[in-house]
Amino acid sequence: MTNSIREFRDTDCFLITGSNTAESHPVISYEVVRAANAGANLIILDPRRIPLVKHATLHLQAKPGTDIYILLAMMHVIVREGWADTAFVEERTEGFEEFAAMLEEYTPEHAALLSGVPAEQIELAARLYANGARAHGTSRYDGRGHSAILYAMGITQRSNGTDLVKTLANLAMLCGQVGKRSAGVNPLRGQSNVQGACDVGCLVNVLPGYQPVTDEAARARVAPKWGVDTLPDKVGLTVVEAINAAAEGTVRALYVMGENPLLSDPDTQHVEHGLRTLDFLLVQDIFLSETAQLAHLVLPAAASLEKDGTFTNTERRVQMVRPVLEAPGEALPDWVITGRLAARYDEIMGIRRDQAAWLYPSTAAIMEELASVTPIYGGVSHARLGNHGLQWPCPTADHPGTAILHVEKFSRGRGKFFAVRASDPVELPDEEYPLILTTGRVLYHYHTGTQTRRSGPLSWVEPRGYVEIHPADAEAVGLEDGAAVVVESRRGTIRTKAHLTEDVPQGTIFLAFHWREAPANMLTHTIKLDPVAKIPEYKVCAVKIVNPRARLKEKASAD
Ligand SMILES: Nc1nc2c(c(=O)[nH]1)N[C@H]1C(S)=C(S)[C@@H](COP(=O)(O)OP(=O)(O)OC[C@H]3O[C@@H](n4cnc5c(=O)[nH]c(N)nc54)[C@H](O)[C@@H]3O)O[C@H]1N2
Ligand SMILES: Nc1nc2c(c(=O)[nH]1)N[C@H]1C(S)=C(S)[C@@H](COP(=O)(O)OP(=O)(O)OC[C@H]3O[C@@H](n4cnc5c(=O)[nH]c(N)nc54)[C@H](O)[C@@H]3O)O[C@H]1N2
Ligand SMILES: [Mo]
Repeated sequence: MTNSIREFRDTDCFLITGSNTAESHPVISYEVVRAANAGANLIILDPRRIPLVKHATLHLQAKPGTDIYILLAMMHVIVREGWADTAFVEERTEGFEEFAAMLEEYTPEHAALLSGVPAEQIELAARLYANGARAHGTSRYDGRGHSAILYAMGITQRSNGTDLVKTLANLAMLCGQVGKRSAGVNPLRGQSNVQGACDVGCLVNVLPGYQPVTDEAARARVAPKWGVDTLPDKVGLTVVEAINAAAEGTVRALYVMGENPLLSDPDTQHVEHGLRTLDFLLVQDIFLSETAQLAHLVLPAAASLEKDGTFTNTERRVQMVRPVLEAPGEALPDWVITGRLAARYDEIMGIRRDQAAWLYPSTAAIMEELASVTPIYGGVSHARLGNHGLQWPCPTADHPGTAILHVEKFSRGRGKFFAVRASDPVELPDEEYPLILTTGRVLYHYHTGTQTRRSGPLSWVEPRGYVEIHPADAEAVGLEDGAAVVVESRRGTIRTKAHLTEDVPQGTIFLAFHWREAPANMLTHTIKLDPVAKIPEYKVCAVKIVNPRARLKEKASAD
């Protein structure tokens, strides 16, 4: 996030897109609702009528995959009407000319045709966002009001996710809505510590602190601190790529730590084939997950409540976690397991290093090493974190941390407008598979359910899976609310319960991926990944729904 959670209570206008904030980020949603109650405008661009829509001024209910046309059209209107922040554009950015020329063809009328959202609504959204307009009440800020963009997986889990993120950045820069309080571009990150994992180098292309592995100078800086002569300069495989390589036999062993790809990766049958083709599958988990059940070896890990360390949250805040329970049986913290493995099998792992260096005395010592190789964490230490943590960039021991990014200048100097054009999802509905399936989450469950489906109270509220279907689509196949339904895509078939609701638009169905008995990823695909981030298009694929009773009847009469 460019900004911090507490600032949202003073935001004048929100644009929330591809984020089911109330169910996925309830604490942040609380700040949004508080601001909306005090008079902030709330614009939601989302194909589903999500719970937060109750508080919205404007719901742009675009068909899945068409949001990019709306965002481009909003910027078309902003430039045309002179609502852009020209001073900001001139002083702080570059590439505007080419970008503005590209916008010309993306009219609101064109966007309306493709998305189903009326052109007037797109124009209104453009005006409210650009000017930071409030619905009522007075702004805390002088001049133009402050607008914040919040987004999550509805934007990124797409074959053009990177384009969409750049488009949101363009919109914020165009209106000067970045580098100031209560504004900015704010990706709401998912797992409690996904931000921290990325920060410290758990990505295939970077060393800690986002230093590219291909950068020779960066490798030369880090290698001696890690006590090795050289570091590999090759970009590794992302999750989906690794599974593909496993299926092809080029990856022969996989060490899966804290993931359940059998349920969470796209195209389950393909994933299962990939995992079963491996010579060796090692799973390190706190439960015997579906993936662990396929493993040759399972190592039991301690859960978050049973260990200490840090989590870095979505506002870049590094925070201490402390154990409140004893780990059961032989379970150990992940860092201990990995360290011991590395020390013992360094030859196999291909990393020759003083063995003692792997056996860290504490997580505080790990943080010390991290701070020494990660410029944005340079001033972070356990001793400094206390009860409130520190927000990176925090380069030195006396630096107070950073609440807002890009205040005087962008990290690269001038902010760059990328002339990003619209593109469509790779698998669109056709005669055979006439509906769009979009997948995601519900409030009461977490991902593949290894944790939340073990909880009685959560399962009383949401005991089993269901698919949300618009009544008109259900009627077309003679389905009633609560009836069994079969959902088919080109990859596979699931059977679950039909939940009829107008919260999804006609032509679109929604299924959460929590349910092992009706796994959404049986249906999703890996046809095309986002070319930069390599994220699969979890949010759009083509499916059909079948009424199993009607099918039985047909069969009976045929017999
Ligand atoms: N209760 C709960 N909370 C969670 C999680 C959980 O499993 N359960 N998981 C955590 C994790 S790891 C993550 S990443 C976050 C995810 O948080 P979210 O991204 O908010 O979760 P999703 O359910 O994937 O919702 C994405 C939103 O995108 C919308 N959408 C679908 N298609 C499109 C489209 O084409 N365009 C646009 N603009 N929007 C679209 C959906 O309707 C939905 O509102 O949640 C975190 N919080
Ligand atoms: N169709 C569809 N698929 C999706 C998504 C979607 O929206 N739609 N969303 C995607 C997103 S954003 C995400 S983040 C992924 C999530 O996908 P996963 O990360 O695979 O899902 P989880 O169920 O969270 O699996 C985490 C595993 O870690 C274990 N675990 C928990 N704590 C610890 C620990 O401290 N140590 C160890 N070693 N293990 C632990 C849990 O028991 C569980 O087995 O799913 C992705 N898949
Ligand atoms: Mo996530």
